[in-house]
Amino acid sequence: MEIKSKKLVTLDEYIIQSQNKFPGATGELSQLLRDIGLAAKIISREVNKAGITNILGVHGSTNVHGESVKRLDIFADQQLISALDRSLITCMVISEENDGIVRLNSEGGKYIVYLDPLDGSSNIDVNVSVGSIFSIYMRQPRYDQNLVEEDSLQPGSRQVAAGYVLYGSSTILAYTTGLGVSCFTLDPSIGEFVLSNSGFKIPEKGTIYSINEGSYNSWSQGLKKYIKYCQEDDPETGRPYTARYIGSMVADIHRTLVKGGIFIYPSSSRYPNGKLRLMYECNPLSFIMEQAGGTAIDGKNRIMDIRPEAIHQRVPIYIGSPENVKMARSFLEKYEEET
Ligand code: P6P
Repeated sequence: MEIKSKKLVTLDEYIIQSQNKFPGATGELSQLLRDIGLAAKIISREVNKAGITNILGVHGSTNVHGESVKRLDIFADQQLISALDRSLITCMVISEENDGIVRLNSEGGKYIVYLDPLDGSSNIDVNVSVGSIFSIYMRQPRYDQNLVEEDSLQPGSRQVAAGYVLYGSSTILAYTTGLGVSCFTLDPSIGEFVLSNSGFKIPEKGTIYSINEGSYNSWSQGLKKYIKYCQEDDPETGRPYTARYIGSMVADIHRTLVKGGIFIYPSSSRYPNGKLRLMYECNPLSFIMEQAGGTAIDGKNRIMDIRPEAIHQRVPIYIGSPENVKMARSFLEKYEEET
């Protein structure tokens, strides 16, 4: 009897196969994605044994936002930056963990990489999933060293690639280069990310809403009305929506991609412009979401159309299934005038 084994496709193989579809491709973006994949494997190993090796605990430093930084954050940041530095194709890295721009191969590198090296790190000590997020841009054609910073402030629609790694019950890597979303699962027995889903699509509509309801009192009237709508019987299911909030953006977004629904981090009294950062959280995850058939707005406009003004800029975000985001936007518009 012939046993047909399902052919395993590793991340490296998949990236090379995808590159071969573009005869003119130089292979540099493929190399960059493989570098990130290697760093992700190393970070996954440390995240999964953090409790044992006492790598937990506050490092004592704080990041640009005054948030205490856990040692695993710094480890992840260092792994990703050194992986990007090795292949000399990245000219600068902007990361949540570094105040300014980290210059790498500023002469020849043609890529700009934004990183949230370990998003949701406040959950590390309670063993909740955390994630890494990356966003890749091309440097502008001119080679004027004094204009490098300007190159860093491009709208999300100019991303050439973006993705995330979710360190959960298994380690998952999802990325897009604008041709759909591919997902890989780390097989620790062979130390490889193995293709689990190419052409990932979010359900058109879901019945899960995800928001920190602790900030209810500072929401807009439209948002309060929308969440109230989610808590009433849905005409199609005859039941209210389910509320799910992990407090780790990558985990909440991955669940939204798989199950459908909506994730919201609105503006609030504590975060008038929202808490989540445009360049290394909202833009990359919006690119993934749109490539999976979803929608991502700041309440009114497309996240990826926002012209950035600062590398650590924050924005409100409503992201998920198109039907859910459309309904949320209709409530925000309908009650826009009401306080
Ligand atoms: P809150 C984690 O600290 C994070 O940056 C995101 O991963 C997450 O979505 C958000 O903040 C959670 O914020 O205010 O609900 O604790």
